Amino acid sequence: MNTLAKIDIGHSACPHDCPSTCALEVELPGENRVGRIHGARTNSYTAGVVCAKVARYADRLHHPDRLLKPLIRAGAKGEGGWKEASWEAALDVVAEKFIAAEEKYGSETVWPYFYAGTMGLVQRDGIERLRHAKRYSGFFGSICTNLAWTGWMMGTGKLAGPDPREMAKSDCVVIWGTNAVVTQVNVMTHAIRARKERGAKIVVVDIYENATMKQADIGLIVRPGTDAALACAVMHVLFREGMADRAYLEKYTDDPKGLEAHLQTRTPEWASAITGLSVAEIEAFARLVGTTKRTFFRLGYGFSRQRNGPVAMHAASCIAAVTGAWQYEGGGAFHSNSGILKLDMDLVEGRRLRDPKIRYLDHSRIGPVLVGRADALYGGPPVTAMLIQNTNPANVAPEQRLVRQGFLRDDLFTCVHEQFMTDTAKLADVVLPATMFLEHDDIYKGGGNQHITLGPKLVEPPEGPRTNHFVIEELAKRLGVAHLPGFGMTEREHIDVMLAKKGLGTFDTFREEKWSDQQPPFEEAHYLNGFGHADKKFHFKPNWTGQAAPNRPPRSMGIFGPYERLPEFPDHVDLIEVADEEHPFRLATSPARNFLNSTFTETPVSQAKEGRPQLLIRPDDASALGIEEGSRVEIGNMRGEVVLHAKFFEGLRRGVVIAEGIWPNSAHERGEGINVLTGSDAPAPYGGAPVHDNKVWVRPAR
Ligand SMILES: Nc1nc2c(c(=O)[nH]1)N[C@H]1C(S)=C(S)[C@@H](COP(=O)(O)OP(=O)(O)OC[C@H]3O[C@@H](n4cnc5c(=O)[nH]c(N)nc54)[C@H](O)[C@@H]3O)O[C@H]1N2
Ligand SMILES: Nc1nc2c(c(=O)[nH]1)N[C@H]1C(S)=C(S)[C@@H](COP(=O)(O)OP(=O)(O)OC[C@H]3O[C@@H](n4cnc5c(=O)[nH]c(N)nc54)[C@H](O)[C@@H]3O)O[C@H]1N2
Ligand code: SF4
Ligand SMILES: [Mo]
Repeated sequence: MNTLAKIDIGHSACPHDCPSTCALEVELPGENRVGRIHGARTNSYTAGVVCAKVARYADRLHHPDRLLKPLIRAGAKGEGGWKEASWEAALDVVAEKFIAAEEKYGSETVWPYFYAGTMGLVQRDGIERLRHAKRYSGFFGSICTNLAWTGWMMGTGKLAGPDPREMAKSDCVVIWGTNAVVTQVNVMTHAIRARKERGAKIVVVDIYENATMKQADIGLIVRPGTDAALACAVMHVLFREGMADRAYLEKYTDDPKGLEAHLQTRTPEWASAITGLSVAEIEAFARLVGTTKRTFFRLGYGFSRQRNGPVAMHAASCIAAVTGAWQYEGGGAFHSNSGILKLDMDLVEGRRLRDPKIRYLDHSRIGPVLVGRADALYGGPPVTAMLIQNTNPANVAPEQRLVRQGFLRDDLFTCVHEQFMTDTAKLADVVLPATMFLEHDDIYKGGGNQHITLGPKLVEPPEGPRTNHFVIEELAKRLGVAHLPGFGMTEREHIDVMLAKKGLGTFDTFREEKWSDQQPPFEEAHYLNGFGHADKKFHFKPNWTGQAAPNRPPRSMGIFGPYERLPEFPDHVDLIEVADEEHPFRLATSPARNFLNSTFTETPVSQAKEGRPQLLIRPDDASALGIEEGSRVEIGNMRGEVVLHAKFFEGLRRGVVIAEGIWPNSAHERGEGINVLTGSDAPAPYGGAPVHDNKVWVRPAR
């Protein structure tokens, strides 16, 4: 190879569903090939670092198994027989089926279903335009952020917080319920800088000794679903030992006296029995954050994926209000910046076309929806036609047995637009091949940082795959809505509109700038002018059912779950799947480093690095059950059972097991994946997917 030849570099953004939304530098060796991908060095959040799986994106983009031709099912559903078709013919079939379904049951029988396989605002959200234009069933997108955002909004009233780059200026970084090394590596860049430059301590709160905890100075391993108890005891110690900032509390919070009185009985001893931590560990953690003003609480999604997750998130965010850490540079709590990164989505989503009478269906409850449960259908017709883009529900959605049973219905027509033959595509009637991010234009924003970043088309796609935008536009023509506002525009024209409304120029000028830093001023980000609620206070007393959160279900869906059990003040509530005699273990399905949800399960390096589906189990728990290292184990509950291989792991509480990663269903014996075990009941008060909150039995597999 001629190493002297200059390789072109293209600029882009990582499109994946990851809080980091890295700014990318892409090697372009020519002939529509992609080389190594690097983090943009001049982007102050990305700071030159990307995860290994995206660095080797070429393996995915140039993968021999990419879908290249539209396919129409030949044979029974899920059997794997396909006929190749032209784009024209395949799109005609989809349109005919949608029209026929609508004639039989009305427009709400069609359910466009999508998620964040790409986070690009044009390619991801354009499907909403078709939905609204056609009055198809609404989509309440609850699977990922809902439990976390609900809890966060209760305290601060706004989905924003201190600049995440300020972590580098902290004296203590608390990484709570996020496996940042694995899921958003850039958090570590800034946290480690604080340690190197300031001697900051890094604390990790998780349920197992994951890759992030291995890098921490202090690791706190709590039992799943008990974080609120830890937070309460920490605050108890802060009040008891004079480390609460009373002047701050008086000025900025709703009811500090009420909180202090409530916490009287939430002692470290009380929390020790619930969390499994020792009293000494809890007190030491409280004293560290109580005496370190610049403590930055980086609160992740993971610990909210429990049925009491919103309570846990709210409780953790309260600690920064008791210490007054919000006042200091490098201090406060941060979860997401989604509330500062607003772009006008009116046209691309066709929001003005929305009919408020149309029902919404819950993303996470696709299983109950597809098997026709009345409560999941909200009084409307059965779902008999679907268009699916950017998501793989037959693998990632809870209560898989219902999902699969639903997709196999003969009276359901499913079109899946995909890059690979995923578990969902396998169950479709029509499969359309999709482009990848470097092959189309889009614009991105990332909740974990503060940038809006452009991702222009850098290479031509192979012959065959088309963009999400193309599919939506072509279906609109065939379904008679292409004349409506928002249709008939190119990707670039949509991006021009979004940028112009924000005063950020045009696609072409923004291409030069690459990204825009949207970080609000210090006073605003640190809530020094008041919090996001009408009374400007931080709320220790959440209004669980009255919050105007961005993720709140539409009013027509009501409030979910046993919301009357949500506590008045931060507290431990047993709204989780408590282990019982029949199900003595608690299972979490934590992320795998080399996969991103079900994405990258197709690339050989990721597969090789992950090995096979495994169950992390303590050797003492295993030997009590007669389970040997590396042996086949069956885990199960009232929803089903799955076989994995045991991997002995000491860094866990007794009675807790972890299955890392969402492996393809076919990677498991019997062809059923880990989500067979997760529940599709909607947690209180605004729903979500409690994928780390499962009671299970464990036994040697027969
Ligand atoms: N490599 C990789 N990166 C990813 C993903 C991936 O699958 N793999 N997924 C992407 C997506 S879609 C998202 S939303 C983000 C999510 O990223 P995170 O915010 O990191 O959330 P999770 O990945 O759900 O889980 C993080 C950690 O929470 C822990 N956890 C589970 N239950 C509890 C609990 O009750 N208490 C505490 N303290 N901890 C608990 C898990 O063990 C895990 O270590 O990551 C994104 N990035
Ligand atoms: N057990 C368990 N289940 C979970 C989780 C967990 O931690 N444990 N995490 C949950 C979370 S946080 C989330 S966000 C969900 C995520 O679940 P999904 O939304 O299904 O995300 P992925 O599995 O990454 O699948 C995205 C799909 O989109 C496709 N895709 C990517 N870009 C494009 C594009 O431009 N066009 C088209 N047409 N397709 C594209 C990819 O090929 C991929 O198959 O899973 C949830 N499920
Ligand atoms: S860390 Fe997240 S945003 Fe950055 S390259 Fe990896 S997946 Fe993409
Ligand atoms: Mo997610």
